Amino acid sequence: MRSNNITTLTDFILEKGNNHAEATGDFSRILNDIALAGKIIHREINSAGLGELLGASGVTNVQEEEQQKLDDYADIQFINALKMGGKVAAIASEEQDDILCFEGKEDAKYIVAFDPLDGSSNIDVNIPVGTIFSIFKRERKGKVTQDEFLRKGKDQAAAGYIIYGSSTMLVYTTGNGVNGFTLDSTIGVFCLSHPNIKIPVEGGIYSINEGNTELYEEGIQRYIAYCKETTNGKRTHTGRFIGSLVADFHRNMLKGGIFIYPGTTDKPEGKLRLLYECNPMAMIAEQAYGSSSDGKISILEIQPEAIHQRVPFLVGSKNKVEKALSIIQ
Ligand code: AHM
Ligand code: MG
Repeated sequence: MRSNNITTLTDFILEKGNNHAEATGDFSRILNDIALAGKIIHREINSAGLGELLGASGVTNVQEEEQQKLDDYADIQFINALKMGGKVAAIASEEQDDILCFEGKEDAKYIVAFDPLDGSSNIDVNIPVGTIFSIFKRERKGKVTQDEFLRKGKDQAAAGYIIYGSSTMLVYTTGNGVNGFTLDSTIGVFCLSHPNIKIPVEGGIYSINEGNTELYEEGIQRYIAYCKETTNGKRTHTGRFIGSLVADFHRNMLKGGIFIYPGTTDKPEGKLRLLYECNPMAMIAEQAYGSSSDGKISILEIQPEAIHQRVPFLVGSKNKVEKALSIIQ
């Protein structure tokens, strides 16, 4: 703790590391590398209208989605930061077809999956976007194979996101609560601003793309109808859907509510990816006393079968998720 009462992310990470006798500093280094890449992306995003990084790159990624120039830029920043840091053996990214193994780092202890810039179609219209990451401690040494990434979310060593919004924030958990750090861009430092975040058990916000309503299964349609019910002439819920998972999740985490991206008739598995979107958000939610599900089981219990696998996703306040499941099932 500094005399002016600011706890920086670096102080915080060091302090946590010091509390673990077995800590080698590798893990702290990875978090610092992620924070560094986040600061570089923050800088680009904040001048995106002025530079040449707005708009589509002309490339379609492995998800058959149009890649934005900033998607690619963010991907490179994260890969470089983690490669230079030297504590990661391999990464999986939304923007890369296959995992990427770092040469000479076959014996590094960690692997990281990330979505470098989620919600990037929102960049051109000045709406918040985010980076999402998931860290696993390896169970073996040697060149990483794809199956090392196919572990249940409950085995994650850490998970987090960076939201590039009205301010830039890094939120993460190592399985011991959730803490949020706001970037003071004048000094380029993430400072602890939201210690020990807890999702309200109840909440009045529901976040779902209602443009898809007719494509959802009946249970989801019933839940939407439930959210629209009124009592004594007053609404029971308010609808909020930005179309940027990180921003929708972050708001619901602080205010209480539920986010749902269900399967649709044309895409039964939904849109969001298990490894680097749903798993990290689910870990954060559960560490903040919230809950997550794919409609049947906890997200953290799903056995992944592919690195870019999609799953239906419900996440948020504990009672909201429970109620939604009781209506849907
Ligand atoms: P992306 O990874 O290609 O940016 O897509 C994920 C985003 C999420 O942030 C958001 O929740 C969702 O797509 C919105 O999708 P839709 O436009 O179908 O509602
Ligand atoms: Mg994404």
